[in-house]
Amino acid sequence: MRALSDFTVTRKVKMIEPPARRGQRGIESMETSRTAVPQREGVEETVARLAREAGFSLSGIAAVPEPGEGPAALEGFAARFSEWVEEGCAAEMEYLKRRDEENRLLRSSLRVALPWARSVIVCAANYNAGRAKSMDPSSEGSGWISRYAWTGYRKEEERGGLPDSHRMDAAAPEPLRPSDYHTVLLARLKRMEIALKESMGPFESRSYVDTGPVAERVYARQAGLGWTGKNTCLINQEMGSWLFLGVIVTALELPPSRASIPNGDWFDQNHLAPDRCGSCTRCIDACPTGALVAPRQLDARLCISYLTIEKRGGIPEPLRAQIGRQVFGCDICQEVCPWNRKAPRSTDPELALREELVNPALEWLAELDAEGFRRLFKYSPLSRTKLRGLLRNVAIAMGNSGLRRYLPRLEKWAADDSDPVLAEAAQWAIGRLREASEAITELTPEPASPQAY
Ligand code: B12
Ligand code: SF4
Ligand code: SF4
Repeated sequence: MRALSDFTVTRKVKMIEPPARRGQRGIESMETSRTAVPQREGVEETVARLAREAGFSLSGIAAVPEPGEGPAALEGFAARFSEWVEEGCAAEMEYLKRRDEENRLLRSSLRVALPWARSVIVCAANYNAGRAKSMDPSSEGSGWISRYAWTGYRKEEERGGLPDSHRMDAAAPEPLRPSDYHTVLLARLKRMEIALKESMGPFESRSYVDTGPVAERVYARQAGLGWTGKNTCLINQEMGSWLFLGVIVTALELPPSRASIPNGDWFDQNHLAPDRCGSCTRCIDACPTGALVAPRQLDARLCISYLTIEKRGGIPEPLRAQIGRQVFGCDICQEVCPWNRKAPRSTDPELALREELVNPALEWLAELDAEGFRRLFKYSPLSRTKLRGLLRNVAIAMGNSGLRRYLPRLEKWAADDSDPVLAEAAQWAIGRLREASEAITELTPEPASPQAY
């Protein structure tokens, strides 16, 4: 039996700045043979440089151990993940429940899904736009779109080849085009894959952002990028948790890291990032629906992010009031996290801020038709809900707003039988607005009768 420490992984994490330009898209490539193990230092340096050139803020390497021989975190994940799925916490996200012919959950271990996998290169991109929080005071009637979906980019030719300060219309630039982190990160990872193969020879590999059979946060932790917060997010001590993750799974047996002395360039070299949550429970306390059922355990059935993005059909009624004004995703358990207070702002040109998506007016969203939705959200993470899902969420947020001015819009939706889910959500919202105004009337004292004077 080998000691756990034999399986510790290459944990040099490079703190890097994103490049100034949008790079070319990578081409999918997959080789079947495995190469000899490259020089240890060379690999770490090469991966960090390629990640930096591709536009990532952090990168690191984790090993994929033999079953039963890995570090406790990976071994523990397989059991926890199975339990999580069996208890129903994966809700209706069927892709998380996929099994192989031996009935093993594909995502429980990389050795199950991709038996050739030996290491995972984990990269992270900063998406902290540094704007308002959903919990800050906002203008009346505004909804909330999660900041991960605020991203966009500007085409070089739209800048006219000039810096903004030299443009006549610099004060009113064109709105950014939508970008989706899945596409942005995947293109970067594929460029890295190609470059790695150019320098190391052919090896089998796959890049994933979200969609692969990989628990990305678990490998990110193993690669030294941060620790698992009680909100289940990967938190980096310097960068906070507003980080997108992407992975390259490789057949290379990348060597475990040796002890080395930190210098200004390398972050946290010799050990996994320690758990810095301490006795804090802000995320658990702040979650409006109680979805963080215990530290590091999220029940997706209760999570507003799941309910507003992934859930098809109606949202369970008892949870609607707690959804508040969230119309796409939820940022609350990260907003309250002290490690995000000083998180650096993103300067990533492909994940730039689309200002119009911060605190959008519910009326504006409610007016969207298919064409308007396509124009605003094609190639954006928001396309996932489709127009129907977004309007369902807007109806609920209107119901939670306490603003009777939304009644005509809601009545129109409630009477339209072409979308029963929206009609039902609107009916609920009407009831909630009426209840709220009746409660106000009851609390307001009767005007004194004229005879009294
Ligand atoms: C399914 C999914 C969801 C689901 C379920 C989330 C969840 N917490 O499981 C829903 C739709 C709710 C969701 C929401 C969000 N998601 Co999501 N999601 C995923 C996805 C596709 C799979 C996650 C998964 O396998 N969950 C199953 C659970 C069991 O696994 P896990 O959370 O990864 O593993 C945890 C447990 O093992 C636990 N754990 C670890 N050690 C220990 C020890 C003990 C003792 C215990 C009990 C538990 C425990 O912590 C692990 C790490 O979090 C990943 C991408 C990927 N392929 O990994 C993105 C991902 C996790 N999501 C991401 C994001 C950005 C979000 C949102 C912020 C989006 C938003 N603003 O609305 C929210 C955050 C909600 C939250 N607090 O997690 C990022 C997270 C980045 C980060 N810094 O952590 C990821 C990695 C996508 C990406 N490529 O960047 N998501
Ligand atoms: S994303 Fe929102 S609903 Fe989900 S766990 Fe965090 S605070 Fe709770
Ligand atoms: S809010 Fe507190 S407990 Fe939650 S993840 Fe942040 S530091 Fe950890």
